[in-house]
Amino acid sequence: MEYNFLKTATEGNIAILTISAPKSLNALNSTILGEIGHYVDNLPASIRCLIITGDGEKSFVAGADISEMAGLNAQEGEAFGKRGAEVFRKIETLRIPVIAAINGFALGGGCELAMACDIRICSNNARFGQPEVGLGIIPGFSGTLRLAKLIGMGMAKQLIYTGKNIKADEALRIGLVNAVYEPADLMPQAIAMAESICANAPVAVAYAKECINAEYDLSDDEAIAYENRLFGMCFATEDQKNGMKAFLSKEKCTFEGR
Ligand code: CO8
Repeated sequence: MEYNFLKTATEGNIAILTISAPKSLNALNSTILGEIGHYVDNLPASIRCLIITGDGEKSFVAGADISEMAGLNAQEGEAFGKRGAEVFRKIETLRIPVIAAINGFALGGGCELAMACDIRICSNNARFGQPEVGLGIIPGFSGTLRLAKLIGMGMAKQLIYTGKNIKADEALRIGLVNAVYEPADLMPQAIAMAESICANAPVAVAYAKECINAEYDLSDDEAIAYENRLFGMCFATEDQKNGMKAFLSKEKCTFEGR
């Protein structure tokens, strides 16, 4: 499929998705959401890590497209929110890790997109916020859920109720991002992190992602049982045999993902 608003690239086992709607600072309209969903659904099996970033030096994603939302009625608003939420859930539950390389504004739906990714790193010019209540709406792409999970309910409520933006250093302090870099270093750092993920056993990485995501909502006993089951399943993979054999013979293992 030809994408109108996405630039796509691969570097070895790493896929790089750049959201590109420069006139609106990469704001997400229905077409872009559809394109992201299609892209994620059709990632080749050889890809072991996905990086999502925004086009240009100013913005990751400046939110959902306000011009598209302005005239919606309640039913249409719910449908638009559902569409975004479904696409972001695809990203969250993708078999491979997803790194958000946040290169500027990550507001509203942009912050929500970043939160659907496994790992967030940003440039020092990044700005984060959930400004929706200033527009008469609430975060509608699962931001009320994920922000509270990530940074705790108290800080999430403050950010959402005030609608105020925060800078990169504050995002780092509250745990919304894992690291802050000079703009020129952001993508090289994202790629270096992706490469270190890709060097590991892909099935084990996928199981680790599945465990961390699933266990959050389980009781401790259920979570321990969940991890135990997937831990056992690792021993049915060639990667586990090859990885441990390589360690014991002091060699480096190239994992096949089986
Ligand atoms: N939607 C549509 N257009 C946008 C958006 C947006 N979210 N953000 C920026 N743009 C457009 C501007 O309108 C402007 O267009 P034009 O050149 O035609 O006037 C262009 O991008 C450049 O923007 P600015 O001139 O405003 O650039 P500044 O550097 O002055 O300001 C800001 C940058 C601070 C990012 C500013 O553009 C801004 O505040 N944007 C809106 C941010 C925002 O409120 N985002 C949240 C939107 S709501 C949302 O995301 C809800 C998600 C859940 C949806 C659930 C569905 C029901």
